[in-house]
Amino acid sequence: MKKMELHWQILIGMILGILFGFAMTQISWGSEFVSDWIKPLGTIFVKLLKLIAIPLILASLIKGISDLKDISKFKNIGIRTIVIYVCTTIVAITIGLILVNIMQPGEGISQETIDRLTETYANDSGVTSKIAEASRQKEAGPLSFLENMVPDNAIRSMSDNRLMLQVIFFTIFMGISMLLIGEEKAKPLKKFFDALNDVVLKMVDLIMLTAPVAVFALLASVVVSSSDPDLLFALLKYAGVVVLGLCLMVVFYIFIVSTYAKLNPFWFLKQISPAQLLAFSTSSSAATLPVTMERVEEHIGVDKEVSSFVLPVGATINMDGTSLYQGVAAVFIAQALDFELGLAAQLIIVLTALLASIGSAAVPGAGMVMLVIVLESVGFPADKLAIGLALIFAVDRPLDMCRTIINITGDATVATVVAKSVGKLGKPHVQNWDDHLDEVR
Ligand code: DAS
Repeated sequence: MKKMELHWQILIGMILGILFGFAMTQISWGSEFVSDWIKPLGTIFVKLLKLIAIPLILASLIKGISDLKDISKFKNIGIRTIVIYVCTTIVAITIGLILVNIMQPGEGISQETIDRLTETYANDSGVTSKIAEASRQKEAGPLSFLENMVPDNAIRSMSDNRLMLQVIFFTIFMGISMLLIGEEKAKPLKKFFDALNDVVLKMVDLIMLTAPVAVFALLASVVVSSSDPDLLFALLKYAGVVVLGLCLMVVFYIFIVSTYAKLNPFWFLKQISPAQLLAFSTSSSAATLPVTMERVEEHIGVDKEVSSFVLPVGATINMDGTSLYQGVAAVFIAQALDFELGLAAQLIIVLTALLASIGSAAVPGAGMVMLVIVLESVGFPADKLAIGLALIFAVDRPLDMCRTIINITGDATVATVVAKSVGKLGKPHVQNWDDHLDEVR
């Protein structure tokens, strides 16, 4: 019997996880059972993916850069990547701001709901810790993200996934130096990283064998931990605006992929769907990165010279879903708390949400931390920040899962576009390329 495709296995695991989670909420000991016996299966899976993210970045970036043979090609790919990332993020924020101003989700929120959300979440550690984290980042000054990018200890930065940008900086620096010393001298090191790259990709395949069970566990634990339904319902309009914006971003991506890269958009989405489903289940671009890379290289046909740079950089600095969410959330909170936001303030939101999404770590809940900086940039009163975050906290986890899908989809799209633009979009290493050609002929 033909083996079920990975994305179907993961999707079935997710659906069963959600159903099992709801069933457990109906039993007195259900939540405890899930957190004691089910949730650890998901946690172990996410830890395994994060475990190999750093070695994969190291190996694939070194291999990708050293395969380029000369610096000018790397400069070419690098400049195109950063420019396209900034453009897609600005499009995302603009879509978010247009939708939230048209649909006005914050106008309908009753004072009673605001009071209940404030009472429930304003002092919740999930809210207060994000405000504290944001003020720490804000005190560090506007160029702190540049400063933080340079590691003073490469080994230490490899030991902490939140320092992924430092690992990328160190690896690019090392890859460029390998190019400069010449192919012969760098050969032993290049052979080592080529082999490390193959080994780590095999580890991704092995970890992915457990994906259906892992996403079952992840979704079951999210369902049992979700907040009280009537507060979720009150925020449905706000969540609807965010999800509508994220869906429009998918339309934007597949328009680019089909018109510029000449790929069948539905084939493209199908090839990256396992990475999207993992992004949804884990809410972490960093944890999903190994799978995003494997899918884009092996199943879309993007050459490693491109994907090895574009995807790790994208996982840390390109978060289109997060930036769209920050635009919508900032205006929603202002609407709900009667804080006037004029056009000038909203243009400031475009800039700060762009910088905030670059500065957001690729981990669950990071987008909400940077939302504080976006709110403060338009003069939102500090004493109302906790109330503002409390308004959106109840639905932040499910929205984080959705926006992380868009974050990695945007990365995969840009990798495909950059590869096409430098002639590095080839045939995928999987057999169904021929089916795809039939579809697009
Ligand atoms: N969960 C983040 C990510 O990994 C995005 C966010 O928090 O907005 O992409």
